Amino acid sequence: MSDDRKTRRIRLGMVGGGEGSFIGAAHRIAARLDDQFELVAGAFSSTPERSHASAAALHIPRERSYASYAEMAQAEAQRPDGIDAVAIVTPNHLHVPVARAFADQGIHIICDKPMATSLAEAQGLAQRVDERGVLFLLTHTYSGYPMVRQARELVAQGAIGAVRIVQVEYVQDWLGEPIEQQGNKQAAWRNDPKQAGPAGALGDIGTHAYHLAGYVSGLKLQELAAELSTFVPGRALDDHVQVMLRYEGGARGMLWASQVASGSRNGLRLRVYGSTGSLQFDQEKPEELWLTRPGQASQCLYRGVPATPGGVPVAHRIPAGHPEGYLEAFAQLYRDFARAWRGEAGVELPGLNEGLAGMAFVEAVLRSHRDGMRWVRP
Ligand code: SOE
Repeated sequence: MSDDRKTRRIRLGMVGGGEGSFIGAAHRIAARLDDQFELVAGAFSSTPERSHASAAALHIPRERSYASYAEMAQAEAQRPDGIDAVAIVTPNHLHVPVARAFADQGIHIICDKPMATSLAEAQGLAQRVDERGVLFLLTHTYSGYPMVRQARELVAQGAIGAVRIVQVEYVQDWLGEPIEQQGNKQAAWRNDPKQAGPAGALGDIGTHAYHLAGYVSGLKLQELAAELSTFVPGRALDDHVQVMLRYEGGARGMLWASQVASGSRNGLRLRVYGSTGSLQFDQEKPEELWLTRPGQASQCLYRGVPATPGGVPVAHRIPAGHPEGYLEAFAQLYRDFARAWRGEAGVELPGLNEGLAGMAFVEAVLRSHRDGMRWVRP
């Protein structure tokens, strides 16, 4: 590796994430938080005018504001100061074509979830990424929280004994009304099968819940039985899903993801029960992790500095008691990516395997639902 890589910022480009996009802005903040990246190029929207307007608002020079991702991949690959990595924050149907275009040019990839709109498509991309030897980060944001990493470590150390039960829920309410028919762009693409793929809430937030459950518990899914529902009339995709989970080794679990759970904001909650205790994490209170042993008072493990209780080396930017949250968790993934790009060994990123597992989960849920809630293997 050249010294250059050790000392300079990573040149980042972005595809999607123009004006009005929540997730594009979250990626940009996350990339800036630790001073490891600079955003230098982009194709921010599907129409050239909107794309250039977003680029101007982000202070991207006109010559690096592109009308299309294909043009951007080609042009950036030819520049001596071309981008090192691209952040893909488009609707789901573009994740794979965009990632392929940049992988082909040897440009590293940071991609929003879900990885693809089908498992087959995800497998094709995984092969291409492997062949090209580029890094691939799939932004399963919630695994960036210090207390989630702490929970994973505690489970791995046997702090709650053998895991028996995993309960995970991810509930929102912002799709409780048919706002996709009332001009809400974020809702419109998420409920359009051509852009979102065959899964609604299941793909959008169910994949996060599924990843979090596996990340913390360390368990591998063996089979599932699922029911999808669509509560809002006229909606093409599911807005609610309930899944029973059987894990390898005998543990059992349940996953509930809903975007019509009135009064819920971003209610991602995980409970893991082992033979000697349990852990509970609530994303809306991310500085806390609850550990409870039978017959004992619950313990709240609160994020500390420089390491969380148990000494897990996770990133903190500000001293304990100054709350960190969602954007810092997001930034943690960007920081990990930067470490991997600089050649540090042993950095774990949610990537191709997690993306493939997520798509296998989605397809298994769809199959199970279609076949009358039959048990199926992912
Ligand atoms: C909307 O449901 C959304 O922005 C998801 O698309 C994200 O993946 C999740 O992190 C927050 O909610």
